[in-house]
Amino acid sequence: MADEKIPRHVADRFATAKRLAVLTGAGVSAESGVETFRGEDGTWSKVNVEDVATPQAFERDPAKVWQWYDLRRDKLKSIEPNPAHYALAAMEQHFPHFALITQNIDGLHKRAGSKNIIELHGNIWEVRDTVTDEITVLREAPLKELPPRNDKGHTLRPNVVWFGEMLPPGVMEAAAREAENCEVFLVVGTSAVVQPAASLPIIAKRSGAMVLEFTLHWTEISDFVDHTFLGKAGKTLPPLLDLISK
Ligand code: BV8
Repeated sequence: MADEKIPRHVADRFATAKRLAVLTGAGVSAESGVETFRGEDGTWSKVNVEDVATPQAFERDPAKVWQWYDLRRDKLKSIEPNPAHYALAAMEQHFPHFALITQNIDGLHKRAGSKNIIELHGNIWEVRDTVTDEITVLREAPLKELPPRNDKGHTLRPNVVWFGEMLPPGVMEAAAREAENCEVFLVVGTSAVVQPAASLPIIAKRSGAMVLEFTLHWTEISDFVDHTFLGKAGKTLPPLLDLISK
């Protein structure tokens, strides 16, 4: 089912909930100008995953992987959060318990004011020493040297999770706990194909939560969720705030 109006039973459940969890994907940043991954004009139609988003790619040609991340970082420098990010940050102020789980690495939720954030796939502004695993923030973009090295001469990698890599220890467990314990689970701007993130709406539904989807196109989970709001999240999310700001 999909429409822009908020059905009565959805509005009532959302307005009276105490515990909310949200899973976001690239679609929540689309209106900020960040490219999504799948779909007709998505990243993966232009760039080969195997060349830029796997540990083997980095092993083979770290400079080529860093060219892709350096370009994304440089674009992100002039990108701002959009009404969808701000609506989620405003919701967090209302609910006694609110967790924002994101697949995105762009850091826009934090810039919009969200506090309780679980970054499943890391953060594009963090780098990891490939020898010591030390994580630091590196804001410089574009970088002078690709791949960048630290003062020990160690090569630095983006502190993100590539395909074929495990998520950071404890991160998925924390996200699954939020999905298990929430009353309402929002899924915003994700095609719900990447695992293990895509299992979170299933965990929420199985644990009795009402699952609401906000997406531009039908996804793998649209038949499964309680309600799908088809449209741009910058338009479909803010009306939820009217239900709780009374
Ligand atoms: C792992 C970081 C253990 C890097 C990313 C089980 C089954 C099948 C496959 C697997 C499985 N377990 C593991 C795999 C393999 C793989 C995987 O899931 N492959 C998929 C493609 C089948 N998973 C992994 O490798 C994971 N590791 O599980 O470790 C293991 C290891 C080896 C073997 C087995 C197990 C690690 C996955 C993390 C990969 N890293 N990103 C970077 O970003 O540079 S994933 C990448 O995809 C991004 O993080 C992105 O967020 C994520 C998901 O994409 P979406 O966010 O959903 O974006 P997409 O473009 O697809 O969709 C956009 C949506 O928004 C659409 O619905 C669109 O309609 C909507 N939209 C657009 N505009 C708007 C909008 N909605 C609202 N408003 C708008 N304006």
